[in-house]
Formats: sequence, structure tokens, C-alpha cells
Amino acid sequence: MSIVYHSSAVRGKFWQRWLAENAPDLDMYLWPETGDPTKVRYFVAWEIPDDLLSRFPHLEVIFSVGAGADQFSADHVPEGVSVVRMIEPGLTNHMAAYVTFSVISLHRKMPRYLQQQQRKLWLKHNAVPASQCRVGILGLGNLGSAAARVLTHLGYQCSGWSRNRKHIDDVTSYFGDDQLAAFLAQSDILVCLLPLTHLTRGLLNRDLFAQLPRGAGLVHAGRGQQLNHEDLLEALESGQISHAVIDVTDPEPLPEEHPFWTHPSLWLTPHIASETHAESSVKVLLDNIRRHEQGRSMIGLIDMNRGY
Ligand code: NDP
Ligand code: OXD
Repeated sequence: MSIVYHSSAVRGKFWQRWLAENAPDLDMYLWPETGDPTKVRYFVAWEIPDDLLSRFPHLEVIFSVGAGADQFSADHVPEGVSVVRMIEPGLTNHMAAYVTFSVISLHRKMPRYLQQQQRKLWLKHNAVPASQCRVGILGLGNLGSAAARVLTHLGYQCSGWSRNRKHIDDVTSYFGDDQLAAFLAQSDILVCLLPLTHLTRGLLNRDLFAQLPRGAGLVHAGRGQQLNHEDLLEALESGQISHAVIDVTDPEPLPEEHPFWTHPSLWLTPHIASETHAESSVKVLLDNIRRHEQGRSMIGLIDMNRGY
């Protein structure tokens, strides 16, 4: 039985050493090495080559090295092969921290204070308590719910929107398309942590921004293709959105002349909101392989029809 790993070399070497010690029955190869292709059961990658099955005829599972699996085109996933995404504490906590940092920055008017500093201006603005700041999280899954828990702990009024109703202490659950408008109307800071699917592509657009309270903040750490850039620029211009923190764009990176780079009301980070942590994720990978071997369901199994 073997695993082929096709992603960051540093993490790959760590995983290889760890697995050699903790699962000597599993051979892990770092791409382009594959060992005997007929022994390969598991492929771990961010992106997959389109001839996977002809290379590895006995492939059983494709593991995404990330939390998302939208980068795998369904056409390239061989019939009968499972796709599993990464759900691991290192990545989850890192995302909760990014969202918390961004929400606090917007709530506490940090963009404004940084601009004031450049002008040597010592000027205080009213600060509403966290309990009066309503944070709405689009996507209340693994990452969204982790962020919500930290924010409620800090006293923010949190709600989330998902397909199905959620039960999380102190977090108001809105669900389904019918409840989106009500959810948006009470989101002073909107956070997007949705997976990219045919239903969420382009969702962050003019219509959606218009339903937020005037002057709302936006934190986008889902996927670039969910955001309409022109519509965001227009909403920032009109003041409908006061400030945006954007971690994901389409394309990545943006071209040099793109207005997001220099916009005074936008912070841009280069898709670093979170990432898979080598130490914690290899344990999750091994646990999933053992589950698969024992015929138990794997954690993070993707429903390819649903798209996440
Ligand atoms: P999950 O699958 O755990 O959660 C997704 C959530 O979105 C679920 O609550 C789901 O609802 C909801 N959802 C999906 N489609 C819809 C829809 N059409 N309408 C309403 N709700 C919907 O994913 P994660 O929390 O683990 O990750 C979310 C995304 O974060 C990833 O897919 C990826 O795009 C992004 N990400 C970004 C990173 C970065 O560095 N910027 C790093 C890691 C991830 P329900 O629960 O009811 O099914
Ligand atoms: C992920 C990402 O999906 O880094 O893990 O975006």
C-alpha cells in the first residue's frame, strides 16, 4: 500500500518521516517519485493531474491538502475514488484567529486609526461594545463555527448562514435561501467562509451588499470566485461597505494594476487566512487512512454532487 504526495516539499518530508515512524506499513512517495504505481491507493495533493487513474489503476482516495476541494474538477476524479478534504485543528484555529483579528480590526476602527497615524492625527472615535456589534458568518461549517465560537466568547453578537439549521451556543442560525435576506440585514460585519460551488460562485455581489446595514464591514476568506470585484469597489465608493478585508481573489495574485492593491478602504492578504499545519494534519491523514481500511467513514468526505 502506498501514498503519493504532490504538494509543498517541506510538509511532505515531515509527513514522510512521521509516517515512517508511526505507520511503517504505509510507504509515502514525494512526487515525482511514485514507487510501484499499482500499489498506490492514496493521492494527497492540492491539484490533481488529469490522468490519475491511468497512472494509478488501484487508486482509492484523493486527499486534498487543504480545507477546500473545489480545485479538483469532478471530471478528473475517477469513478469510485473518494475525495476527502482536510479538517484539522491547526488549520481551523489559524482561520478562527484570522477572522477574529479582522473582525476586531473593523469593529475597533483600526483601518481609520492607521490612516490617522500616517497623518499624525491623534483623534479618538466612539467605540460601541462588542455586544452591540453583529457579526454574520456566511458558511457555518467547520471553520465558520470555530470562528463564531471565539467571537461569541469575546462578546460579539454572532449569527451564521448555512444550508441546514445549526445549533451552536449563543449563535443565531439562519439557513437556506429564504433566510439569507434576514441574515444579511442584521450583519454589521459580514464574514464569508463558504466553499466554492455553483451556488456560491459570484454570491458576494451588488445585490447582496445592498442588503447589509449601511457601512457594514466585509471579511472574505472563502474563495476568490465568490466575489465580484467591480461590485465591491462600487459598494466601497458609495459607503455601503465601509471597509473590506480580502484574503482570496480571482485571479491570485491580482495583476499589478488592480485597484484592490491600493484601495484605502481595503486590506488585501495573499490567501494566508489559514493553511494546513504539518504536525497536526498528518495525524488526521493517518486516522482517515485507518478508517478507510476498516470500512469506516472518513472525516471530511466530499459529496461531489453537492460540491463540498
Ligand atoms: P465546511 O464544508 O465545513 O462548511 C461549509 C459551510 O457552508 C457549511 O455550513 C454549509 O452548510 C455552508 N454552505 C455551503 N453551500 C451553501 C449554500 N449554497 N447556502 C448556504 N450555506 C452553504 O467547510 P469549511 O468550514 O471547512 O471551509 C469553508 C471554506 O473556507 C473552504 O471551502 C475554502 O473555500 C475556505 N478556506 C479558505 C482558506 C483561506 O486561507 N482563505 C483556508 C481554508 C479554507 P451546511 O453545513 O448546512 O452544509
Ligand atoms: C484551503 C486553503 O482550502 O488554503 O485549505 O484555501
